[in-house]
Parts: sequence; structure tokens; C-alpha cells
Amino acid sequence: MTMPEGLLAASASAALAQNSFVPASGVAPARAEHDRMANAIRALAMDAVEQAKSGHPGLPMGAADIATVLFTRFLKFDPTDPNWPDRDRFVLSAGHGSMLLYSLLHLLGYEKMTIAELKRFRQIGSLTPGHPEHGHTPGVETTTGPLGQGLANAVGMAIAERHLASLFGGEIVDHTTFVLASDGDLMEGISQEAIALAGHLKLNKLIVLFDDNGISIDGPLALSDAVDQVQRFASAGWAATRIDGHDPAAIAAALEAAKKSERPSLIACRTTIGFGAPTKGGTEKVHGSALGAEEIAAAREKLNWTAPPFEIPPAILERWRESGKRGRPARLAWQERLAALEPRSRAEFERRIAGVLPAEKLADAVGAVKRKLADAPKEIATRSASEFALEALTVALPEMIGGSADLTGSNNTRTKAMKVLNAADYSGRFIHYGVREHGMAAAMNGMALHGGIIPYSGTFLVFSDYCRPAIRLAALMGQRVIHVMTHDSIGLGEDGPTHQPVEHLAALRAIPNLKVFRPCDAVETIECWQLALQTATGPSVLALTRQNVPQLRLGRDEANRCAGGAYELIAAKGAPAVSLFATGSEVSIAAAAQKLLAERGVAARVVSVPCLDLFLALSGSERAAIIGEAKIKIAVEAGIRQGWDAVIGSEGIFVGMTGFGASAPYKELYQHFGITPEKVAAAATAALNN
Ligand SMILES: Cc1ncc(C[n+]2csc(CCOP(=O)(O)OP(=O)(O)O)c2C)c(N)n1
Repeated sequence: MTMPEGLLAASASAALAQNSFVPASGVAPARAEHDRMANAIRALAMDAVEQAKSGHPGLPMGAADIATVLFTRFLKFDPTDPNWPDRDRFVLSAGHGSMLLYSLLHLLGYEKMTIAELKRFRQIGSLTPGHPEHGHTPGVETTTGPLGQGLANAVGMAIAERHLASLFGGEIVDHTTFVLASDGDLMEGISQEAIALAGHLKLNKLIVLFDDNGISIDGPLALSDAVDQVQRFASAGWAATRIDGHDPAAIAAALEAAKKSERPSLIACRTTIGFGAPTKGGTEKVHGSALGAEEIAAAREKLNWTAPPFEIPPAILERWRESGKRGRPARLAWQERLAALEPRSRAEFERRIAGVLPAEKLADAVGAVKRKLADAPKEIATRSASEFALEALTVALPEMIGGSADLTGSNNTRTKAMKVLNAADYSGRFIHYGVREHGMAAAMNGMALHGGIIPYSGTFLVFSDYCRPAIRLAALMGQRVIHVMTHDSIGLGEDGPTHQPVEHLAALRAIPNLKVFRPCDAVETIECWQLALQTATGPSVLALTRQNVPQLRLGRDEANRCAGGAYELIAAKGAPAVSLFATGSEVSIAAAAQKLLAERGVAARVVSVPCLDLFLALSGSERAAIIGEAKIKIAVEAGIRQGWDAVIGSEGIFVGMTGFGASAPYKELYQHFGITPEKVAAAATAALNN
């Protein structure tokens, strides 16, 4: 740890007292005023969905009372600075209810969320896409829509908050993460992983408001679900209550209690979906389609809302805007506290929140590892090489928080010095996520979104399938999240085809803005780690071997040769007749094939392809230079062919897998499936003689 000692010594409780958030006008409005404010949300949601002839009015109308109480009296935020690091986070896990969030952002005075944007709901280029998109709309904390993800992101945000508070003190980091979750969020399996982890870690600053309306798309929830969510959360260690979600006093009382809880809190809020819609309210008809002119007219009457579409009566808008100004004094006071922080701590906090790497320290750490490997080459598994790299990287980068989904000893993600992050000590930097790959991946997204942390963690590559929805969202959001995925091929051996990834490299490479690295040796492993860390705008997967591989990169080499995605590792002696392309553990097989071919008088070169994604992003001429002019092109990878035609062409030869693996010692498997130097050399000579 390079953290200044003073930071660690910060007394959270003393600081908390100074930072207790007193909302400037967070007092309860009269019931009639509350209703008018909530109805402003309902009207905007009805109108925008009607205008778009598409969208989900039911949730915003049903949850308007909850949101009004939360945003006007509890949530700490400042619309003039949507990225204020110490703001409370609000996660709309049920992203289909996006008009709830867009209405709130408009009413509270987020500058960019104009009425014009609401009128362009779901249209190209608007700030009001169908589901909330982080990085696109200021004030949207995370991209939601795939149910359950937001809730699990929020767990990561709450972990990040506790961790950073333990380092920088409660004067600087003291905020709550609120979630609005729907039945669908809680039915998804990921929610179980998320709530179990949150309960275990006692994330008491995580508050979930459950929009308990008993309706989903198919109809009443009773068609498919009979879970008592209050009991379910309670058994996971949460404080859980049930209230009337249309009673502002009850909502406020439950939030007050939740803020004092020593456990994460669930507030199940009984609501009526589409509250106010006279015939469709309370039914699935209001979930996901425009209400229609007649129903809207009747709802306006029922809600006593006389303003025309997209118009908010000035007195009501004024009241909302006042609420939007409520957090400004708290933000200014926070800025003063930050300014008063010991300069080194302040600089470190600001660096981490900005996501700026300590460039020199990282370069030194990478350089030191590479020098050690040059001086004493290692024939080790790349998962072990990753551990060797992490020993240096995690010291240089205190923002790295590691973990594993119960495979710590196999993924090699915990370094010797790393303390465990748990409920007793949030300053630890290693998380035992348990057997919860999906929840882990989504929590990592939440940590990255929160800021101040670069999350990485581990599982087997085959279980990337269990992480995939969250990895996809990290890619969509452009978040720096690093997945260490070991046991990356049939090379894992005896565990057999259930554990042997075959299609996974191709499947992961198919995700836009995700970098899939598959280093061939210890040197490439540190280089790929460096590239993953330097990729601030997207996630990375490091596919690593269980089995040992020889070190192919010998001698001192300062340059990061993996940066272009592919490079010539072994040149041909003379004009090459054959180009061999390979990744990871198959690069040494290609190297051995190159020798066999040389013995037979065939000049071949070996191109290592540690990151196909980076390679394919090069210009056509750069790619052509690396692909070369050899007549025969062969790719070797212990996975499926998909994707490789871009390198070897449709006439190229692929040596890899065509189906699932098998259970046997790994050397036998390579023989069995014909991924050997002999087979590669034979394929090359056969093609040359053709
Ligand atoms: C992972 C995932 N599966 C399916 C959907 C499609 N979908 C959107 S909302 C929804 C369920 C609606 O019920 P609920 O969550 O209770 O929302 P409400 O009807 O109360 O708005 C479904 C299945 C989705 N968005 N995400």
C-alpha cells in the first residue's frame, strides 16, 4: 500500500458527525403539495410515452410517491455537479421505468434534461433513450434495463463507498446508495447473489426501495412468483420492512429508519402500477405501452392535473427546483473539507476519482517485472505469471481491488500483502465474492462506476458465461473492469469438457469494446496487464492458462509488444512460405512447429496474437504488414475457428477445436485433438505441396 498513513488513521465517526447531511428544505410538504409534485412525474411519464408511442408509464406513475419523498427529502445531490464524488447514488434498477428518472432530472433542474429532451423520448440522439444509459445522460449512475443488474451494481457502489471512506475518512466519503427495484429485478437470479453479498458485507448504506406492485408483463405476479421478499432479504441479513408506497409519511419514516440501520435495508413499498390511470392502473396493461388519449384524459381528471401535455405549473416546478438546490450547501461544504485535506491525501483522492493512473509508478512496476523475467526466465502458467505481475502492480496502484468467485487459489488473484475486505475492515483490498460470478461481475461494474477503484477479479474462463450480461454492460458503459479468467482451454485437463472453454474466446471477442487478452508467456502477461489497466474506457478479459508455458520472450525489451494486438515473435529464415498465428499456450506449439518446418527446409514465421481485438482495430495496411505475404497462413488456438478468418482468410488453415473437449491429462488432450507442433507442420507442408 502506498496510501499515506494519515488517511488510514482518519476517524470515520468523528468525520461523520461533521458531515451529517441536513437538507436545506428537506421538510415534509403538505400532503396536497406532495401529491402535486408526484403527479408532475406521472404527467410527464404519460405524456412522453404517449408522444413516443412507446415506453413504460406504469412504473413512473406507481413509484412517483416514493421518488418524490426520496429526491426532495433524502437524496444528497446537486444538479449543477452531477458527478460530485460524495453525492448519494440513485440506481433505477428497473431501467424500463426510465421516464421516472428523466422526469426527476428535469424537475430537479439538471440543465441538459430539458422539456425538449422529454419530448424526444426514445428518439435517436436524445438524452432520453429507452433505458437509462450512463455516460450518455448526466445524472444517470448506471445503464439499466437488463433486470437485476442495477441492484448488483449498487452493491459494488456501496462497497466502493465503504472502502474509500475507510481510506479517506467520512469527511470526504460519506454517501448512501439507493436503489429502486421492481419485481423483475428481484426475480432475476443475480439479485440473490447481490443481496447475499450485501448482507454478508453489512453494507448499511445501501437502501433498496422495492416497487412492490404485484404486476409484471404477463399479468399478476402470482402467475409466476410466491416469494416473500421481506423474509428473503431478512434471511440474507438485511433490515426489511413493508410499507404503503403511496403514503409519503410511511416512506419517509422507513427511509429514516433505513439510514440509521446497521444493515442494508429493504423497503418493500406496496404500490399500484400506473397509479392514476383509471382503467389500466393496477394491471399489466399499463406496464409497457402508451396509455392512449382517452385513458390519459381520464387520468388527468382523476389526478386533478389540468396542465396541458409537457407543461408543469410554475408553482410545482418551483417547488421541485427548490428541492434540486437543497444539496448545494452540502456540496460546497464538502469542497471546503476536501480543500482542507492534507495535500498528499487530497491529490491522491482526486487522482483516484479522476481515474488517472500513477503513470510513473505503473511504468516502473512493469519495467521491474520485465527485467526480472529477462534476468531469470520463468516457465510458469500464465495465471502464475499474472500473480507475479500483480505482486508489483497492486503495490503501484492502490486503487486496484482484487477478488475471486471462490477460486482464489486457482485464479492467483490475491497477492501476499493483500488484506481481505470484509464487514470488519473495509480497507482490505481483496474480496471473497463467494460462488457468485454474475453478482461479482456486476458489483465490479458498480465499483468502477463509483470511481476511485479499478476492480479486478477471477473465475474460470468457462464461467465467463455466468458473467456475460455484466461484462456486456461494462463494455457498453465503457468501464475499466478487469476479469482474470484462468483455466482457459482444454489445457486445464482432467476437469473435462464442462470446464474447458471452447467457444468462449470467440464469444467474448464478439462483445464490442471488450478487450480479450490471451498472453503466451510471463512477459506477455505483464504487458497485457499493463494494457488492461491503461484501458480506461472499457473492460478487459485476461485469459490465462492453468498449465505451464515456456517463456518465449527472452532478453530485455522495454517496448510493450502486445500493444498492437499481434506482432512477429519469431522471424522466418529467408522469405517465409508459412505464417503461423497463435495465442496463449498455443504460441509455444507454433514455435515448435516453426522449428520442425525449418528442419524440413520450410521457412515459417510465428506471429503471437495476444489481443485479436486490438489487432483488428489496426488500419488495413498495419494489419497487412503483420499478416505478411506468406502463401500459407495457419492459426493455432485451442478454441473454435470463429473470428480467425479475418487473419488467415477463409482459405487459411485453422488448428484448434471443432467441438467440446474431454476429460484427460492435458498433454494427452492436445494429442487427442491434434493441436500439436507435428500436426501444424504437417498441415503446412501438405498445403505447400498442394
Ligand atoms: C433480464 C431481463 N429480462 C427480461 C426483461 C424484459 N422485461 C422488462 S420489464 C419486465 C418485467 C416487468 O415486471 P416488473 O419488473 O414488476 O416491472 P413493472 O411491471 O412493475 O414495471 C420484463 C420481463 C428485461 N428487461 N431484462
